[in-house]
Parts: sequence; structure tokens; C-alpha cells
Amino acid sequence: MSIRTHADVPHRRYNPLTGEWLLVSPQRARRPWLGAREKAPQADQPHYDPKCYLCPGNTRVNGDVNPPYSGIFVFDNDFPAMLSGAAAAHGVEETSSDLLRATAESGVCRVICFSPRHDLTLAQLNAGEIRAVVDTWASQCEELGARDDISYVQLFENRGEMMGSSNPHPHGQLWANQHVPTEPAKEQQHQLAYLAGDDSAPISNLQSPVSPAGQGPLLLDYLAVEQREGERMVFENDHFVCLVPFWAVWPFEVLLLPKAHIVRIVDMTPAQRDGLADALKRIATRYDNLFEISFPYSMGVHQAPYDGWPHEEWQLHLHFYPPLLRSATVKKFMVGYEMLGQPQRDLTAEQAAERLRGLSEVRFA
Ligand code: H2U
Ligand code: ZN
Repeated sequence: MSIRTHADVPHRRYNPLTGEWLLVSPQRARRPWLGAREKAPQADQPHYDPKCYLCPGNTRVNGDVNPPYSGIFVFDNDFPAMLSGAAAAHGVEETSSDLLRATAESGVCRVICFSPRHDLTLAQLNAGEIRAVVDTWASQCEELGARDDISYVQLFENRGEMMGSSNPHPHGQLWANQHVPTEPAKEQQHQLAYLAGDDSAPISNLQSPVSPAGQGPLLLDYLAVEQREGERMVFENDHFVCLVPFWAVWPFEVLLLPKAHIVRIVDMTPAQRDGLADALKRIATRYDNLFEISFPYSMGVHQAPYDGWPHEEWQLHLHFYPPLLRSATVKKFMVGYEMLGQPQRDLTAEQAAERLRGLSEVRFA
């Protein structure tokens, strides 16, 4: 099936990972823009900022002093969204109705500094330095995943003021908790139903197409389709592919997919970790080159829960959700129809992939 005939016609696309639909309106791509024009969030940063709470040797908000670290530095978030241990078990009371449901949630929140250098981003770290980030992600999951009170580890990075990141110092976070969060839970449900070929599974959207009996895990079958079609591919290396998913919602959203079946980040071989580091650097560099700025995004790793089950249905992957639409200052707003109806985009996934494919992998100076 080809969607080329849809290039100029409004249509909807299905996200088989979440069971959600989005609206694509390519015919609107040339409408005039009279909305907000923000100033580009550009400022040269120093190598070391004495006021930064992530730089080596500096004092954090709670009074702790960072060590004079030279590689990666991980610390417990001083303002964690969850508590663990005895503190987490108390205080959530039973409610008087099934319509008022609440349960206790325990977890751990950590901050991961990618580099001691205040002024660098993932795009500017070298392959070895990014590999160290991947290794840290894996060792954190190894440690936290072994705990009885943790079943999911969400690794992510908010990059840039536009995405609400509080500090330009290169850093990501992890939130690890007792219950699988909503997004990976949806993906799990759909990957499981696909692998089982189960069209009676309780899929969230009643209009979902019937899941065909899969040959393999959903995302491996999907990768084979994309490799055949080619038009949404951005680049690949021996172990990973970068593509704009058919169902992308954000203008320049991409998916990093392993070529082999990898359930969790802790299962990755050294060569696959190098492959992921290479893919991270290349997409971050292409993004920066798109509008010649340090490109904002939220990105993160989705993987199987650490709940003691094999989860063969899962395929590890990374999502990049960048907010920018057509310049360093014009972002896509998820408002109005998106909030109340469903996500909508003008630029097609194929057009976005073509733009990203055409960009250099040498960062603009
Ligand atoms: P973001 O830039 O993605 O918001 O991440 C910064 C995190 O760092 C944020 O979660 C934490 C904030 O709670 N933080 C500390 O743990 N200690 C500090 O001294 C400042 C910020
Ligand atoms: Zn800093």
C-alpha cells in the first residue's frame, strides 16, 4: 500500500503503537503564518558557569556540592516527583467511590549530567562520550530494575528552554517507579496484541484496524516495511535506523529503532551501544543544522518493564519529539483541535524525512 496518493489530500493515519489516530492536512502547508514570533533561544555558553547547579564543584539548590567530576555524573533529584521506601507507602487514603481512584506510587528520580562541560550538547559530544551516556543509562536500569519496588525506568532528556529545560548544561533525567507509566503501558498493550495476532484484545480505540497476526514484534515488522518503502528513512548504521514514523505527530519527530530484537537497554551488546551512540550524535547534529540553532526537543527511551517477565513483544526504541515547525522561533502548538479532538499536522512525515535526509552530519559552526 502506498500513501503517495495522499500527499495533497487530508487523511488520517493510525499509530499502531498507541492505537491513536492523527489528522494529516498536507494541503494547508502553504497557508500564511501570522502567529507568535519568538526570539531565537541562542546564547553562547561558557565552558564552566559558576552559577550552574550541574557544573562540577558547584553547590546545588539543597546545599549538596557536586564532585569535581570529569565524565558522567548521576545524582538523586533534589526535588523528586516520587518518594521511595516507607515514605511512599503512607498517606494515600481509600476513596469513597470507584470513580475517585488513587493508589500510592513510589519511585526514584535522578539527574544524569552528560558532561562536565556546561556549553556542550549531545550533538557536540564525541562518540566515546555519548557511548558513556548509553552505558550509564544501562547501568542505572540494571541497578534500579533489580529492585522489587520498581517496574519501569523512564530515561529522558528535555533539551532547550522551549521544552521547559531549566538549564543548558547537558543533562537528562530518569524517573523509575512502581507502576508502568501511561505511554509505555499503551505501547505494551499494542505490541502484545500484535505479537499474539489478537484482534479481540482490549485496544483503546474502537475504530482500530484489526491487528494482523504478526511475523515478529510489531516494531521489527514495521522496520521491514519502512526499509522497503524508504521514503521516511533518515539514516542508518549497522545497528540502528533513524526514521520519521508514518504516524509522527510533531513536525520533525523521529524514531530510533534497533535492527535486531532488543527488549531492554540492559540487553544491548557493546556494538549495539556504539550504534546507538552514533545514531544519537547524528540525529542531534542534523536537528541542529535544520534551523542552525541548538535544537530543542524531548527525547527518551522506551523499553520493556523491569517486572520479571520476558516481554518478547517489546522492542526497545527512542522517540524524539521536537516542537519546532518552520524556523528557530516558530513552534507547533498542540492546542485547540489537538487538545480536544486529535493531533493534527500539515507537513507530512515524508516531507519531514526528506528535509532531515538532506541535512549535513557536520554541525554548523
Ligand atoms: P530539567 O532541566 O529537565 O528540568 O532537569 C533539571 C532537574 O534538576 C529538575 O528535575 C533538578 C530539578 O528538580 N534539580 C536538582 O535536583 N537540584 C538542583 O539544585 C536544581 C535542579
Ligand atoms: Zn553547568
